[in-house]
Amino acid sequence: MATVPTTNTHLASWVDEVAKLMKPERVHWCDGSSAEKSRLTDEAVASKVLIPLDQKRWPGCYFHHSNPGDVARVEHLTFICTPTKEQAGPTNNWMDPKEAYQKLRGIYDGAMKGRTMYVVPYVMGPPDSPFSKVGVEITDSVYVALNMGVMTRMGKVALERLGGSNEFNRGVHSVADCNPDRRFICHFPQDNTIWSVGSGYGGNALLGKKCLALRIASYLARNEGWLAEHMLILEAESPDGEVSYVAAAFPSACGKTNFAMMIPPKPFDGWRIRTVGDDIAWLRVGEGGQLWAVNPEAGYFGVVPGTNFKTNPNAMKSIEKDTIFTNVARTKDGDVWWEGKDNEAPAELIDWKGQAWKKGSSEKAAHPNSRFTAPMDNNPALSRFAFDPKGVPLSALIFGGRRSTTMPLVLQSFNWTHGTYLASTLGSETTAAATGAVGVVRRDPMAMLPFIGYDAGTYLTHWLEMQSRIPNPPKLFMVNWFRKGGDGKFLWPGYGENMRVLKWILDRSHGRVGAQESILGYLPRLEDLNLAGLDIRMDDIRAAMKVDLGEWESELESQQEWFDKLGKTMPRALQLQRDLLLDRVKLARKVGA
Ligand code: GTP
Ligand code: SPV
Ligand code: MN
Repeated sequence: MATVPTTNTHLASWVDEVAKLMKPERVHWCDGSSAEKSRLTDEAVASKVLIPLDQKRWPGCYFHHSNPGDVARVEHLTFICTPTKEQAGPTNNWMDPKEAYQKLRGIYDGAMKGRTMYVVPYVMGPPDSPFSKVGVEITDSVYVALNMGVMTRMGKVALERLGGSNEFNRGVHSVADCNPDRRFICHFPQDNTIWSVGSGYGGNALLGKKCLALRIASYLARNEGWLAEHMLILEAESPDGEVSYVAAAFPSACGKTNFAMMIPPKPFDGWRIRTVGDDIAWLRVGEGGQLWAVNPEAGYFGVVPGTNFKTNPNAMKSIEKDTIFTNVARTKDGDVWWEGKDNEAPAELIDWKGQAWKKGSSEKAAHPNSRFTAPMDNNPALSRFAFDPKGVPLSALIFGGRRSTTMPLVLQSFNWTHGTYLASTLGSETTAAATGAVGVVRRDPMAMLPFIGYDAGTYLTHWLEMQSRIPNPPKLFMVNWFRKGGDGKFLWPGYGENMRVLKWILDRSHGRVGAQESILGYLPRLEDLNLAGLDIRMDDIRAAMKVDLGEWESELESQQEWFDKLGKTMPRALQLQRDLLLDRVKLARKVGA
């Protein structure tokens, strides 16, 4: 057995206990050094877990293909294991903790025989931040260990931060035989523990991310009076040097990474958008009574398809080196390709499954949920406050889904309660980021449906209560980049052009631009938006911003079904907001507005 690089007896004895169960051939404690990274990479290459790309064109970059039956988060196999079912609430799968431990112990027994057990200590958040959390993930996947090295502050730094404390998240992970019938992602919020088995992919396996930084953290946040949210954080600097920060919650594969790395179009020369985070934000009340945001991650696990030098140049530069590509397509000479890359598909490729692929094939060459894992430092637009232990103060919170109808391009809520109502009813068409049907509208409150680690009604109450904790709160907005016209095409050009909407949001937050009051909230008047140089028809912009009363009447019916599902803990204030809006819609229809 390896020498144990810690005097923390809580940690050492827990690792020992897990090793006794898993029965690995050897135990490797990750120290996070670059020597270790190259050693693990070599091991991964030798065992074909990683395939090197052409190192001249793609220095430090590797390709990984996952098991074809293991390509996304599995929400139906994700469990919140609280003492009672009510604590997990109606939106989570629940398993009795005793039963869950027993079931997974059975699968773990001997699961690492003949293999290496990696012990991965990590910090979520800047190592010197009082808000950061330490976790230790035990895994049998070298791919997971390498990804954790990019996505978190990993190794020695975490052991130092932990010291002799017993307060760390205990994460156990085994790919085992990667069998979907024996795949479980179990969270034990009361024990600060996560047990995951049967998947080696993304949010199922990199336990610091969705499991700790959202599900477990949201539970802790409620008890401690803060928020753990599925949000990007961006910095906007105006030409005259004013710096503002906003955080935005969009469901998986709905535009967070793109918005966080956006490059403003021509008429916004002199504006600088920088990235603080692209997926997760921990929000706390701080200095000046403002809400402050910290990004707990150190890397990006981003959607590859659709990424190119036009839509997201900063992402393209972020993945030029030291990046792991999962489930993209590649060429025989070590290049990579995906749908929506700048260049057309080459005549021949090796598709994400490793099979020969010919241009014109009806099959996708890259998996729709193919991903890059890239270190945050690679991002040319990284904010220097991305590492700030106290985070950044927010002027606005933005919520947005993928809706081809109904939701206007942008609107500002009347107040915190109304904004919480709008966010709590956020609807979005499902994407390939989770297994299951794609393109079905589902309610995804605050883009957190799959990530709330406790009862959803109680979570919404916590959001409402946060108002009285924040003396100087951010303003709350809704956006929708994905509305479609009769021709099935997006009405709004999106990506960098979203700057036009962001500018209005910033000006509204600082109280210096007009708006028009509508039944839904404040909408920009056309003259409030800078649309200079935008090559689209005014009618399309009007259609993107339209509030269609007929659509809203059915929307509100569907919202009621959602609220009914939430049951006893559903806050009355949100029901009242919905009822009030329905009355406004009915009155407006009556007068034929
Ligand atoms: P996760 O990593 O799953 O949380 O996704 P994300 O929310 O970070 O989404 P991301 O920015 O990776 O975008 C997902 C997909 O939406 C990509 O295919 C993008 O090209 C596309 N997309 C992003 N922003 C826009 C936009 O403004 N308009 C349109 N039409 N598509 C967009
Ligand atoms: C998401 O689905 O929101 C992701 C990808 O960011 S995963 O890490 O797999 O959850
Ligand atoms: Mn995400």
